[in-house]
Amino acid sequence: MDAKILEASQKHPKPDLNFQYGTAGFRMKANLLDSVVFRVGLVAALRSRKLGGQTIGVMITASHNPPEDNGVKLVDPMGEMLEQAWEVYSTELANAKTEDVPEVYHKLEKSLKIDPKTPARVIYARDTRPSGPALVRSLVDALEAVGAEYTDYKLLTTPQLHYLTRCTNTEGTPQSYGEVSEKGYYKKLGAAFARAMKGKKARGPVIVDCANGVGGPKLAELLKYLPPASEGLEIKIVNDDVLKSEILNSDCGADYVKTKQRAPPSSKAGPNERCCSLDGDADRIIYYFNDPTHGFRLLDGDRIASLSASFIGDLVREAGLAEDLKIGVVQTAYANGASTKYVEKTLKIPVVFTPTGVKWLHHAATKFDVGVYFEANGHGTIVFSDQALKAFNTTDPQSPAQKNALETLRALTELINQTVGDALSDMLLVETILAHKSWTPKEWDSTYTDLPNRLVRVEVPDRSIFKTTDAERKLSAPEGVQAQIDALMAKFKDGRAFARPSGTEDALRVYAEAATRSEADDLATKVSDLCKREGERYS
Ligand code: G16
Repeated sequence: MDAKILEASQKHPKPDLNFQYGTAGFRMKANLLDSVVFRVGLVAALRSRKLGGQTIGVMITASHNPPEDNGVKLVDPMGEMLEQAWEVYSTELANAKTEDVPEVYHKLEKSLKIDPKTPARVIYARDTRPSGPALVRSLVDALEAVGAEYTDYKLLTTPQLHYLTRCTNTEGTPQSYGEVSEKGYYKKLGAAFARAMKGKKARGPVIVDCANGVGGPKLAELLKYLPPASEGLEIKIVNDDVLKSEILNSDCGADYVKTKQRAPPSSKAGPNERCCSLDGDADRIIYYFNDPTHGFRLLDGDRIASLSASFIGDLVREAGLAEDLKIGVVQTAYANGASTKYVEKTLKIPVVFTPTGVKWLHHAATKFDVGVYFEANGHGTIVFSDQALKAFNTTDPQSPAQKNALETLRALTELINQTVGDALSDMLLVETILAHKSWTPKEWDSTYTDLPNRLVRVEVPDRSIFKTTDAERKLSAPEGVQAQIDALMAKFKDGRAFARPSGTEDALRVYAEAATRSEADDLATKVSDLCKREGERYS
């Protein structure tokens, strides 16, 4: 096998760079990724063998990043993000010299006590980026060099690959997550949506901006499995051109809307029309609308979290299960302070904080029976414990209201993609809730008032000198910078700000919120200027 790995590795030589498994796998300019994807293929095979031949997923995508970027991430058997210790092994293999790859591979095999005779099984897919097919070939070279079995699912959204990974590993067991096919995904969501809606009709259509990414064609496919528009929900698809690769995530999509706090310039939505935007691989979703009095209104991940937690909390109470099941919300430092206050004080649901990255939030959410997790950027989902699923399925209803609540809860557990944040599934969830409440986006928006906030991207010579602590809410390095941020925050009413290095882009991110728009902008500028200065001073 050594000779095979070496020969294959030489076809994918490593450039003189240091690679790091970041917030969501390896991500960078696509032309630098060839050796990384090859080595990730080796890791996928090792991971599968280590887990007795369970299937591992590999997704080739750079999600919200520009079209010239690409990335690769690994999916564990139940559809979760790769176990953290393995991020370290992946980084080690990614940084090995080209000729040392067989040695590092075998070192890992030995230290992790992996039997090379165990079968290795991998499934993979990619988004619509033009660099995808060549990177798939690098991956396949690795899988063939180490004798792994593989299935190419071609173009998929990231959450679809997570779904398929879990379905593959649970097929034929009592935990079966669904039919192992892309069609199975649509069928599952379509049937669950019809059950969850219970004949309710949405108030007006929803306009979906697909960021000109893979979400466009996949949503078009999903529509075929949903009840007809006249009976439930009319979905209007925009920005679904996947043939012009340069327009992916460009002036549209969830990241654009969230960071710029405005609708895509191409939007033709009228006043109060419900809009949402997906990102390039359809794992994030952001809602918004144009209020005739207040202008653009953003309904971000925090809003989706509070809407879902409140709705599910009510259903759990109606089902008579409030005493038995613990509901919680997981947020990151980016959550608007007003949303945290609303969830804790008004909804009376506990909130816990983790660093950025769905892998952290997901893990924290599994500590609850109903764990609602969303990053403010619209990346999130809801996970249900075995106890919750059992309670929804076995409780004997004593009244029609209780029966109704239990039925809706059961439908929601099927509608929600519990493996990872999924824009298509999250959209159907939001639409279900709004239809049940008979709410327009205006009513949803009026549940609480966001503190004005600003997110700034700051370029520094070396972002790795910035180190964080306290769920990324504070800087521990460079020394003294946090004290200066604290002093700046103290000058603003309700002022809160933090800086952290991005794990998907070569930049620092600065977030600031305060009582008024001008104060939030001012605080964001001051903290950004400070970080830029300090970043230049220490490099
Ligand atoms: C990825 C992660 C998200 C994270 C985002 C930004 O999203 O999956 O959890 O919030 O990157 O991360 P950072 O601030 O470290 O750059 P996506 O949609 O790009 O995969």
